Amino acid sequence: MAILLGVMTSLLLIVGGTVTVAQQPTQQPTQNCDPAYPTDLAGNKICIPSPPPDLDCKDITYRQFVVLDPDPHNFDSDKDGIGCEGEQR
Ligand SMILES: [Ca+2]
Repeated sequence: MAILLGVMTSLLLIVGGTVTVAQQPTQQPTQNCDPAYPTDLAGNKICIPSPPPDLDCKDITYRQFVVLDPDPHNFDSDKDGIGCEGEQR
C-alpha cells in the first residue's frame, strides 16, 4: 500500500510539473491610450486616455498634437487635424 501511494505521489508530481511549464507569456501593462491622439506634431508619442471621462485641453498638458477621427474628446474643434492649439494661434 505504501508503495502504491508513493507511485501515485510521483505521478501527481509529474502532472503538476507539466502544468507549471505551460505558462502564459507575461503581458505588458496596458495603457489606455486613445489611438485618435498618437503623437505630437514633432512625431513624439503621446498618451491621452480614451473617455470616459471626457477631457478638455485644460485637463491635459499636451498642446498642438495630431488628432485623428473620431476625436472622441473633441480637442480639434476646428477640424484641421491639430488638437489644443489654443492661445498659440
Ligand atoms: Ca485644430
